Amino acid sequence: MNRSEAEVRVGQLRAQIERHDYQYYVLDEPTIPDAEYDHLMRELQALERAFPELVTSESPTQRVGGEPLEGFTEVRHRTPMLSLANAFSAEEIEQFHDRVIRGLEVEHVDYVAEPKLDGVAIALHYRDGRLQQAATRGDGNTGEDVTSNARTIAAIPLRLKNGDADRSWPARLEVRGEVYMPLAGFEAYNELARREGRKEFVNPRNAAAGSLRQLDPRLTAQRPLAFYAYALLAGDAMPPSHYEALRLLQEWGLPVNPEVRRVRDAASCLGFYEDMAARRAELPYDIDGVVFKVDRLEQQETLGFVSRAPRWAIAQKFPAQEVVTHLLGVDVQVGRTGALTPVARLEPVFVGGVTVTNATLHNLDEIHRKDVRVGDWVVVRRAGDVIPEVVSVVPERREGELPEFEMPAACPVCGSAVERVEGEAVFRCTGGLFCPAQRIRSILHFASRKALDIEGLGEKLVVQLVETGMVHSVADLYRLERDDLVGLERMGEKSTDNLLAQLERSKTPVLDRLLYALGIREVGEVTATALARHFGTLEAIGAAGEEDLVDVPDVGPVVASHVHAFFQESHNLEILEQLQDAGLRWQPLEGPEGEQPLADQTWVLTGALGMPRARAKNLLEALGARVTGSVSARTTVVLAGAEAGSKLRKAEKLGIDILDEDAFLELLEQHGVSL
Ligand code: 9MJ
Repeated sequence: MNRSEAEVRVGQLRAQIERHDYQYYVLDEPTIPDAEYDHLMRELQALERAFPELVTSESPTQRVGGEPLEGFTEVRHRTPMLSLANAFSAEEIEQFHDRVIRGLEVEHVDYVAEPKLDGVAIALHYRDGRLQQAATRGDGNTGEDVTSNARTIAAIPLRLKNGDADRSWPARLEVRGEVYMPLAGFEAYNELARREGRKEFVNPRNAAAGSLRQLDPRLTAQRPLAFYAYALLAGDAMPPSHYEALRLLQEWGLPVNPEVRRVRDAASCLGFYEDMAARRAELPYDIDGVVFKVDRLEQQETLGFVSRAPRWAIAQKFPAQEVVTHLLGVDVQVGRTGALTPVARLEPVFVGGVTVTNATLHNLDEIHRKDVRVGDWVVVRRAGDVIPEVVSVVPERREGELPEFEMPAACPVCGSAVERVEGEAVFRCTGGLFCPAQRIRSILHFASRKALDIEGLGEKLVVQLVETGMVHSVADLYRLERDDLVGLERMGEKSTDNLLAQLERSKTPVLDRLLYALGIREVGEVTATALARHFGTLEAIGAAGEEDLVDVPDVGPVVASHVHAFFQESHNLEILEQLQDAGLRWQPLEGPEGEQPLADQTWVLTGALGMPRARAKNLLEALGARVTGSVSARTTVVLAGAEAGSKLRKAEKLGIDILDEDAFLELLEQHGVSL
């Protein structure tokens, strides 16, 4: 066969294989036996070996997985990936429907009812019909680039089908859905793992998450992952309803769950729930409930959002699983704000796919109401990803007299007095930041993912830092030196350097994250963003009176008093000053014109920069840019430091803008970023 004949045949084979993939994954109606499919694939592989220049990245042979990565790059979601509000009863669904009806001022509403898969949410970006990027949900705003791994999942098309002529795809679109591991694949994988003495997966959800987050795509390629799409984001090209959007996705070759139905009003939603609950055990995948979404997009827009969840959708979860176990003891944990939480220590018990050894007992009132005593047999409930809780005791199994549980009068960690605020259920340690537990918790909160996101600053390390007196407050973190850290338990040279780089990177947080990180009582992420947006600067928030603070949406008198009190406390002001002395500079929430000036730009960093690369990346992302690892035609700018090599040459060849570090610093200054 000569080259041009091979080219024709390669084209035919790819089209055939794609058609069979579509039959199999989207329509669930394979038309040829597996052996014949394998035969087509082998013929294609042989031709590609003979004529390597015919290989393209979209070829079905390329799903075997590329080179391992060193780490995942962060991806900022242009449109945040939402979470769903949960309902656990028919009544809550009726209440949801009532709110929708009232909000829309209509009598009936169409919903799309979908099974709720228990997997990993993913966003797929298609450009000109080709899979360009895949990202995990992460915290909803920023996820991880898992493109190489997603490419190995056969149910995710590398190229979209055209669909009907007048309903073809737009040049850019985003598809969201769930990557999951079908039960058959999960069991087969574990069977093999057992035989080979490797570790088994606890449940299909963990299996999907673990497989998708492999740094070596060749490993992901061997895992039996599948995918169902449940959302389309396509700007002006959106059809008027969610249901039609799902139909379009299917036409374009994306698998949509065949159980999806359009239903009307609450009664039909509940019918769908009952039907799925009855058939749950027969389904080839795990589901943990169902989802209802208002069908018309116009109506979705009218309803809008509450914090991070849409008002137009709700998940109805299947009842939690419950088991009985022995209550061995009750530990009292001290939280960031000094609140004491009783935690049940349990005889280990397997429930809902995981082994549970601890469960929350909420607070003393709850313990007394349920009459839970150490030594009792208790019912433990675990619902989805919610923290397990002790629901009740089994009174007939109590043996003899057991003492009632009481909260300690002194903090179990620092010995300070414990007080109970009038009218509140909570007991608090009065030690404040004198209490190591509170200090440890506030430092962990400061470093947590939704706050300053300092990777590598885990609980074991923070405990050591606080207990050895190396760190008293979050400001001390920035005074840590290499020699202090190397030699601590579990701190090698590499983890020390990583941590120092992470700390450096964390010095330019966006204002709302910093505000959240400070751990002001009652100031969660949403309130922190609202405050940052309203006041613009930390100084303005600090200077605001309670009467100014209540003007902010979401801020009531209680929050206002906590915020005000925080900035009156001299100890807190000292810490803020120390943070500034350490080089921490918050960034405005958005660019000067209320927009992100580098949105739509893709940057690549290469060579040695004067500032840590992670910090440059952070700054660019704060201005809206995407930062990726490799230069391609899609790259907007390459920032080239000293001794830049192949990436710089590639950028020159492709005619991409190249900036040196001085020009970069100038650009930052133009956009109001202070260093
Ligand atoms: C799952 N997990 O199956 C959504 N989901 O929609 C379905 N999740 C969702 N929809 C908006 N079917 C946010 C999450």
